[in-house]
Amino acid sequence: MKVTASANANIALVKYWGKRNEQLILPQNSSISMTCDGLRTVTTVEFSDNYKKDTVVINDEELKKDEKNIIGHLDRIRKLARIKSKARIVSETNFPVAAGLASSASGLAALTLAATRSAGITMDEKELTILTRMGSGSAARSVCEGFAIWHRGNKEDGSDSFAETIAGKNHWPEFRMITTIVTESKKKVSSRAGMAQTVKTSPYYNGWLDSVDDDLTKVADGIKRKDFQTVGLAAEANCLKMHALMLTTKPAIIYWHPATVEIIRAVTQWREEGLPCYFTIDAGPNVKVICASMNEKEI
Ligand code: 2P0
Repeated sequence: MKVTASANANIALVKYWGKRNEQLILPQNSSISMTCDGLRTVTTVEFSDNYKKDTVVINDEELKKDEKNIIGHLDRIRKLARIKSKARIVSETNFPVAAGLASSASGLAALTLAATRSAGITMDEKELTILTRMGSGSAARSVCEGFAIWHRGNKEDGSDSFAETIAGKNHWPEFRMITTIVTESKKKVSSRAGMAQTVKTSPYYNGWLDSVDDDLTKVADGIKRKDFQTVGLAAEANCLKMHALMLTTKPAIIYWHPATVEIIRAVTQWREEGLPCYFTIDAGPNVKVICASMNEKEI
């Protein structure tokens, strides 16, 4: 059966940067994100015995380098469904891929949703987030609407490392995330390779692990109370801490461009002048600005 599904990108307010198990994609720490209305991937999957091989087309281009091991993820789904058919996957995003805008999160989530249905598997949301996580960690959060937490979990088999909504999309409708696009070019170091190198080489990694639970508590509590300042300041500090990990990785990973720093400085300046806004940056140069809807236009 040919099935189309869509999923939205998510931007983390408390980041995931490092795995405790690379095969199952189990994280070193829990993370919290917001699923974004504006950044969307729509994916169609068809398993058919007429196909001789798997084909993946993303934004009209056939995928050559399978960096996220999409075929491995399909194999996982085929095994669950006990089928052998090859698949054709056609995926479209409404934003640039691999530029730190969480394209793999929405991509792997949409793929998992469409492929499981196409293969005839039914799963509840928790099981779907676990399966999606094995395709790409942050994608587990894109299965959930609104603000989501992806639990680190403690079990070796990953059965307690799943994502769930902590506040639905109607909980805080004034919350905005403005995406700036500093560059659309593909980043040189993938998140997957970068985070593995950080865990191995950054002398700051234990400091990250020791302080991340405090960030999670602050952000979760701020979301619950709809408190921009608490969420914004904690998200900003957590983002800067993650980039400190990247900078102290050997060899250093520097995702920022000059314009990234210009925007960081502008956001801090505006805040000093009384305009409440906060920034967060993922594994790329593009800055996202967090603000309330009443200040969206001005920012
Ligand atoms: C996040 N990022 O929490 C963090 C912040 C980038 C910076 O999750 O290896 O594509 O597929 O699990 O999920 C990007 O890493 O890596 C990411 P894999 P993923 O959103």
